[in-house]
Amino acid sequence: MTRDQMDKLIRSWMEEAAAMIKESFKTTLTIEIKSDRNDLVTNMDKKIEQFLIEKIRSNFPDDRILGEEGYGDKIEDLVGRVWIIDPIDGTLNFVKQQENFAIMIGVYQDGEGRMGYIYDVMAGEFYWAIAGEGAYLNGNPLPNVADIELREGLVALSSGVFSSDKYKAKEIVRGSSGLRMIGSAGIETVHVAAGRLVAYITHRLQPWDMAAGKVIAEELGLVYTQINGEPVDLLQQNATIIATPTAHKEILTNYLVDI
Ligand code: 2AM
Ligand code: CA
Repeated sequence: MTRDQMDKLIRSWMEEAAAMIKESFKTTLTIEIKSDRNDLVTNMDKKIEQFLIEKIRSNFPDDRILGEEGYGDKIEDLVGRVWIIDPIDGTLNFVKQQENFAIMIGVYQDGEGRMGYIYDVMAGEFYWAIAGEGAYLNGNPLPNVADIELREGLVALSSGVFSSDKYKAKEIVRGSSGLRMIGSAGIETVHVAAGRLVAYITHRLQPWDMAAGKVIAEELGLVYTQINGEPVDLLQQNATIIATPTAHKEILTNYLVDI
């Protein structure tokens, strides 16, 4: 299968998944608590993950899959081709707002991002990138990000960064044009990629929260690292910063230097 055919196939699965999620609003959700009261899983997270895994397995039987809800493989390394999927990113928003959530798929080859897909279902914004070939929003090419300074752009923080004393969050916001927060790592990442935000800083992202967005962000010239500046580790939970090259340097040097 060519990369073009694979790309079209992935997007068709995600369109189907988006339709299933919209349809589910007619029925009652089953909601369970995972690690804490703000970490939820619904029957739809599980159903969409199972749907995507079934599609991947029947088309790419030799590949391995890391999925948030655990229906994939037990992944301890990134050797070969690995799919990293989050059926619903922003489950708390899905439950409380019925918007601001995304379906995400990242395709990695020996640890390197090759394809990334983030579908903001209710906004009807489907972002994707193929490494080295460009990034798109609803099929239209996205331009490389303008390398603006922190003071010229809006910043998004995760709730944990906003509410903790550890990350100089208020100082960073004061150094920017202002604060905007959504609560979906995928959507906030693509908003940096689309030039709507200058930076997004989080205290805790899982591999499936990062995989797709990293491919899209890097394809457009953004810097995507841990908040100490080290590369992210896609096998672990990471505190992250995604920013324009200039804002990334400023934030690390002026605010997060002693983290
Ligand atoms: P999720 O909805 O797929 O769990 C919210 O700030 C963002 O952080 C969401 O993208 C959410 O993804 C992610 N996140 C990661 N770990 C989380 C956790 N333990 N509880 C809530 N959100 C988490
Ligand atoms: Ca999720």
